[in-house]
Amino acid sequence: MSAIVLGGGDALLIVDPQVDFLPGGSLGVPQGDAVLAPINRLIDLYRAQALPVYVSRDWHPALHCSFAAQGGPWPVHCVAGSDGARFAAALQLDAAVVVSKATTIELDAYSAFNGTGLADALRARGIRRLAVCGLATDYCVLNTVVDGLAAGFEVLLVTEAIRAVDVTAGDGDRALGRMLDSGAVPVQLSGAGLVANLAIGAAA
Ligand code: VGL
Ligand code: ZN
Repeated sequence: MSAIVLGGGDALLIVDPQVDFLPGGSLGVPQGDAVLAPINRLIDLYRAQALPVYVSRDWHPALHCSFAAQGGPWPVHCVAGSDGARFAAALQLDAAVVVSKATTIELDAYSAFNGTGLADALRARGIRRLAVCGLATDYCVLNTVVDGLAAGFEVLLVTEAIRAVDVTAGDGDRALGRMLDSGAVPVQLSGAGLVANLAIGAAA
């Protein structure tokens, strides 16, 4: 069995698990709510070993450049302080470190590393490896994983705890391929821990 042994230097990074990205939200990801149960299991797993949990959030001003009225590609979503910007109520995020991104009108940031100081904050805590999960596979998860690898972190991608917007059919699959090509290691929950996702590893 290819179990992943967690220890010092590991952290969990949950990407944008926000109400607007869940079904019914203004930018709802199909089956986005399917990530919530595995993410809670991941939080339990990391917390049980006193390992840090980070959670990023889209935290846009009301006239953000990514919104359609400003010429951007998206409907209004995740406006700072709004109900849609809240974290999914089902998640146990009490002790998580919150990373807000794309907080100014003129900057969009799909990556949790873009303009947030996250890489330095992680290094300052001795973190070398991240397990990444959340929404959406083809935007913020993709860019966070690629940036995290480029910044020198190892990335475990929890494949059952991500879902894609799929504006164009296949976007999520292509994003997964890019993340694996960039060096992310696909993993899944198993019993009390994480194991390599051999189904995906074999196909890659
Ligand atoms: C996201 C579209 C626009 C994401 C954020 O979190 O993946 N997608 N803003
Ligand atoms: Zn956004």
